[in-house]
Amino acid sequence: MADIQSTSASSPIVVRRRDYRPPDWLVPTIDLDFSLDPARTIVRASLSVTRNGGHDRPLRLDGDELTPIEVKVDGRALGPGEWSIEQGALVIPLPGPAHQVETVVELAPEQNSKLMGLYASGGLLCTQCEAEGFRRITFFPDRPDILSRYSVRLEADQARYPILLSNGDPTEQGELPDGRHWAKWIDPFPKPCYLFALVAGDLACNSESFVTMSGRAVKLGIWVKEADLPRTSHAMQALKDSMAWDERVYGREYDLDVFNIVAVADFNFGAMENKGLNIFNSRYILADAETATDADYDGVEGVVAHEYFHNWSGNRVTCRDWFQLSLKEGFTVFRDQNFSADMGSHAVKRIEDVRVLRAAQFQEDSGPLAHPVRPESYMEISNFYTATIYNKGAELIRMIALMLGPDRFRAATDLYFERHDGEAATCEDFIRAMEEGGRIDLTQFRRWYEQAGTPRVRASLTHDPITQSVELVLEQNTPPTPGQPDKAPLAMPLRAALFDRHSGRSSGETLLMLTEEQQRFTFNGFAVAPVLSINRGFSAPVIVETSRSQADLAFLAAHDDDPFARYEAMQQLMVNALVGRVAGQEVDETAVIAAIRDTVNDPHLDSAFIAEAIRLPSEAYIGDQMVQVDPDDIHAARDALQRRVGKELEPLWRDVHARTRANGFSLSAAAKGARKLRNSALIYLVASGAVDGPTVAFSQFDEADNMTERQSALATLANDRSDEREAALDIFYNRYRDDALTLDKWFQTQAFASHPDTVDLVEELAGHPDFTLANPNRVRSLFGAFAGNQWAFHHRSGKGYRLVADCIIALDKLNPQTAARLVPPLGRWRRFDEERAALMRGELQRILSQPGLSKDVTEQVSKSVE
Ligand code: 0A1
Ligand code: ZN
Repeated sequence: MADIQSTSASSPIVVRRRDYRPPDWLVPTIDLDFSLDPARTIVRASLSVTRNGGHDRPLRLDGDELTPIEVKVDGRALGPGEWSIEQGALVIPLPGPAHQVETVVELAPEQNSKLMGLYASGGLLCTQCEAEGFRRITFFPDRPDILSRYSVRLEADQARYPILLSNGDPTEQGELPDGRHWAKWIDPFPKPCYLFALVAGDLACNSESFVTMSGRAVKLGIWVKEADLPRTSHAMQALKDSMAWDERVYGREYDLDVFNIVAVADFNFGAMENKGLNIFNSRYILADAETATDADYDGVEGVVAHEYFHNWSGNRVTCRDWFQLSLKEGFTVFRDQNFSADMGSHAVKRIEDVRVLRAAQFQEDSGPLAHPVRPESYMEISNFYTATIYNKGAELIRMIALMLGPDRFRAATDLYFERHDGEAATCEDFIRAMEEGGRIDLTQFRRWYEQAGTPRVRASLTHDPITQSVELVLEQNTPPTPGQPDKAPLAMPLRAALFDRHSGRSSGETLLMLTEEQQRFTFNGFAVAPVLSINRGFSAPVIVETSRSQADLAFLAAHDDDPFARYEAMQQLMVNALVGRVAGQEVDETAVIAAIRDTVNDPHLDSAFIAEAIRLPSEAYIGDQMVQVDPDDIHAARDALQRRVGKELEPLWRDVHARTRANGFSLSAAAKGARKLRNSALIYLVASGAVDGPTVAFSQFDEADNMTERQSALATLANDRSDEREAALDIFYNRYRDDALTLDKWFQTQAFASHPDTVDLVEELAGHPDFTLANPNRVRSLFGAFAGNQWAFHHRSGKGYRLVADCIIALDKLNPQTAARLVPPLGRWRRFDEERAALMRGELQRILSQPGLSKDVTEQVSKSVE
């Protein structure tokens, strides 16, 4: 029998978009039979295969760490020499146009620490197949353009695994001798293998029903450990709301008789849209007032919606190859963002989404890992589940939707879904449907899919009092990114308005289409120079540079009728003050303080918006505005401004903090807004240095009937040395030590604290008995949060870099995917001073020199180190 060659090769192979070829063999049907056991699972697969086109190439079935126990073709067992193993794949020469191929393999799910393929998590057996996990379960052409009908038989010990779930609809079940039982599931919709899933375990079900727009009743089930059942109601409501929303907004109806969701504790990402059987990281299902913050509740709602929406954007219409990943992810993020906006506040949701885009995607786009929304090559596809594919991808759809308007956009998405239903499509297919269904030419717009980097748009306004006109000059330029030195101009829709500085009114909004490198727009009827409001609603994912004065920004912060633009003006006011402080310049901060005061006191604004608008930009965001990031100076500047705002408006913060105190817990928009504002007030009150600051924070911590207020009080206390800090951390730990998701918050709060000793504390916490590398949520809570804590991570000593590198090295042996996701913060060394840059690169080189490094980490580190 042939030897298995490792697929996590030491010289990783680059996959290129241009090398796409249609599959040599198709697999119209697959029958799977699992005899489940954590130590020894037997998987029997029977594939009908058909030759695709005229060629004589053998059948090649991908495999990763699989050994065939048996290989049969058309019922006949093959002998050694009739098949071979090449780079993990099973290669079988076949004579005819169609054959039946059977294989048997053995798996040990309890040994699978990568959490890809079939693995064990907290007594359950579950699967994760996207992107290339199915090849760890059975030999199969593991590519998304092979669509097959699945029939699955599951067999397991009945006491240990009373519930057996897979995709599609359940058909039969029965009992067997020796305490075993079985169940059969058939999925009538052909699907790519990355959407396959199974779950076996002792699970309880929150079960409800949804009647679709055509009157079909769908059985909904959310499966969790019995004790977690009370924490599933928010997810259930989110699911029903999503189903109704997709019908109403996109005309898309659910297509199976059952829709199941399972929550698992160990999961590499957020959740997975397997057909009819979504599998979730439990943090995006479980929520109750005692343990979930408002942000957690929103996370549950958004991710449940995201996975549900994939049923059409991803499952019914899937991706031809992984270079098209944004076809499903960008579109689905766009859909879940709009759903969440409809469920809550459009303004606040847009602010949050842009904050995420800037923090994650703009950073990615300006560093060594920058890549286009439709990449040209990869070594390991798992590394491409990025903010660029997801969030920038969503922004591209948002621009198309804006250019088309709601009716034409709906006509275009209808065309897309109808035309490509049951197909594996490309980004180009999507754009063509937008063009035809929306009656628009997107020739130039296509560049957004090809070109990496965040465009910069310089906007300058000149006023001519004689002609009473203003001229707006817009200039765009996209900086070079790895492999793309020269950029062509992009087509971008910029929503703009001009405000009369006396009346405070705008002349109405216009949509400017910037397509050239430089373009001029003239507006008439302005006796006095107006104030420019541009990229309203963040209509294009670009960095706008204007030379608006602090006074103009303060004006917009008070008068702009676009809430996002108003928020943006506040942020820019603050950024100017902070960057000025870091540079040692005298910047008038009174405008900032006045704007914050006026925003808080504006009776027309809701609390959630106020809380967003008055929040100081993060240290990381301030760093992004500078040529070279100085973490210490940035921290000092932000701290000082926060203290000043705290001090000068102290009575206001006391008042806001007192009047936002609620009687009883509610998830209404008003109650959530009040909590958000209350937390901002607490931050400023404590920052003011008032002697009772820690006491007020501690009382909030102690008295809160919800996690939002409790955790934010804890986070505020965690930033300073005080007895209250230690007391609160101890109380929190003892109260939640047995609840993994809540204990994650305890790790995360400390790792994210703006405290001079954070780096030492993180080292200590890495040795805490409750810390484990086996659980991705726990790793992210400690090391993910820490690497995002600019001041602490970039500690001059380089200790922060060493800690994260040590974690990457250790984790790579267990779970390369999760390890690779910790690399990007170290890769940003070009943005820092020489000493820090050298220390960061040194750690990257140390990682790279480790023997047996995974393809995942190798790709990220080798791209980052140069
Ligand atoms: N398609 C999922 C993302 C996802 C990708 C890979 C995973 O495996 C490790 C898991 C989930 C989504 O967009 O939600
Ligand atoms: Zn997705």
